[in-house]
Amino acid sequence: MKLIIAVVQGEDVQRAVLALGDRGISSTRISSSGGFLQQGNVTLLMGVDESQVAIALEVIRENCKERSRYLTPAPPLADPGEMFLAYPVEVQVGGATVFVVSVDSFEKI
Ligand code: 2BA
Repeated sequence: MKLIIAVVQGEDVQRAVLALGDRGISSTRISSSGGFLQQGNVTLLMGVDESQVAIALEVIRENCKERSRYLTPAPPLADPGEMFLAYPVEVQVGGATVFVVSVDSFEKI
């Protein structure tokens, strides 16, 4: 058995979870936020048979889109009287960041 951990954007979660369910893959959503952008995202946990890993990755790929996000840099420490104009910086956020890990044991007690 494998545990798939997928960090996805909030906009894609509903569609991805429904599509996973259609393929018989259960998932758990955890609200999370990215360390870099400090914006909300969602971490999906999916426990699957090895034979389902490729299907799960395909469904995630089909339903999670790459998007641009804008980050406004924090102002540096400036001397009094100096002005800092913060311009938003464009960052590409991938469709999903996915980890696949082996599961030693799986039990529902
Ligand atoms: P964030 O950490 O908020 O990162 C959002 C996007 O900002 C990243 O998209 C990447 O394009 C950019 N970025 C991140 N760190 C950067 C840096 N030090 N310098 C420049 N740009 C940077 P993705 O790579 O698609 O990641 C989307 C989200 O997936 C991340 O949100 C984070 O929540 C998660 N993630 C990505 N890589 C991870 C990893 N190795 N371990 C755990 N979570 C990860």
